[in-house]
Amino acid sequence: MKNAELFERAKAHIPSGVNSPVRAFGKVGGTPRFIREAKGPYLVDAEGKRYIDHVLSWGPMILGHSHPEVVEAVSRQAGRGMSFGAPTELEVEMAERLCAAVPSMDKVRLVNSGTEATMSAVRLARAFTSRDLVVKFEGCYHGHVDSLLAKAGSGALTFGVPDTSGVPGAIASTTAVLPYNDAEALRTFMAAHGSRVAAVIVEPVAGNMNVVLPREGFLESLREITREHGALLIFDEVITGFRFRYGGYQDMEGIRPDLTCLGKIIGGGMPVGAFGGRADIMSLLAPEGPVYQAGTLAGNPLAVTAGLATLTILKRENPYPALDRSLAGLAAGMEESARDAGIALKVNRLGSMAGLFFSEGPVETFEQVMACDAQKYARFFHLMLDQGVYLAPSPFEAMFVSAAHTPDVLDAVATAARTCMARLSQKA
Ligand code: KE4
Repeated sequence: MKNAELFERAKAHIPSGVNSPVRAFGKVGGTPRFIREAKGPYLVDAEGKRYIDHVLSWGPMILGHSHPEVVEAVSRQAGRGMSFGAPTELEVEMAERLCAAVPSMDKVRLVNSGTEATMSAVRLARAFTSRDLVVKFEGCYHGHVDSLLAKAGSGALTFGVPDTSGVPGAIASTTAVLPYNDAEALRTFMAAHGSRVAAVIVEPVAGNMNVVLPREGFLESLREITREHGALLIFDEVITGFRFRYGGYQDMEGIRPDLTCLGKIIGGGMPVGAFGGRADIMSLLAPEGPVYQAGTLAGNPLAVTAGLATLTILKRENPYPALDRSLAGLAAGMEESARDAGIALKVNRLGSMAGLFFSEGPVETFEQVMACDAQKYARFFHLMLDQGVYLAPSPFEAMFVSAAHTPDVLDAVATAARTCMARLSQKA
């Protein structure tokens, strides 16, 4: 079946034809590609067309698709049983490795998604502090947790309003939404309300307003301000965990959050999330403590096997320096092609994660992200798709490279980008 036919068929029984909104191509238009298989840096769609993949399942596939060692490990485990609803040595091994790699995590609980990780971490923080309020930052996304689907209220309103239908105002109003990269705004807010704040949750490198890097001192300020007011600091490292190094981004900045959320890469493409941190906080979790949190498939052997195999390879091969060089080179090539075509392109990059912004100036705040040319991004997306390069179908999502993006693959992307930038300037 062709992509368009599959999309129509999908819509008959799946809302909007997709199981997660961003996949519907709503931000870029056109027909989503229904992927049949993937190998290394490549996706192959239902029409047999091959694409170089820079979405990589929104982060997890840092080794590339269908890594033989991961596939072999998962296949072997499947034959031993896929889920028992009972503890396994695999989960113990995973917990030991995560706590060794992320020193701020004394203890960790495995769950099935990033959303479950952040939802559980927030509940735990509220219990530990006996406080209700949570602070998040505009442009950061922490999964579809009711209390975190809040947006900044209008000027006068200090507390959040629902960012989606279905969340009661009373829930959204327990969340304050402040500007990312503005420590003074947090300092001012906490001076007035800090005694009621359970936690501040942040993506240490923002990846959901496309990529916005933390300004110098921003994260350190969050650590200092939360400690001053007895609030917990939660790092949502669902994207950044094991993305830049074998561990958390937090240790690149020497910051110890109280709780950390993980996901994506630690599952190697299978549904795994995790939240962990200080033992005194984690000890509140049921059954030893009063905070209930549970999951039928939490830590299930098949998903944990995919995660363990991925972490084994990352630890053994340390692909991080090469990943950094790969995307550095590609980003430089894209910026040069844009310049040559008279197109304003800003690339925010850290290691193997980058954000493409059609903007003249710096992009360090949500406001600056929103001022970028999203239409131009959509045109660039489709021009690149026609060239066989699959970027994020949204101007608010990152691009990634994997260890499978070899120099010849990256050269092909750079060449495609040069062609597309030239066409973009003609279309302008
Ligand atoms: P999941 O529940 O989708 O596994 O994780 C939620 C989540 C939590 N925290 C961060 C920083 C995240 O980026 C995410 C999910 N990321 C998006 C894309 N950036 C997932 C893609 C989608 O929603 O389909």
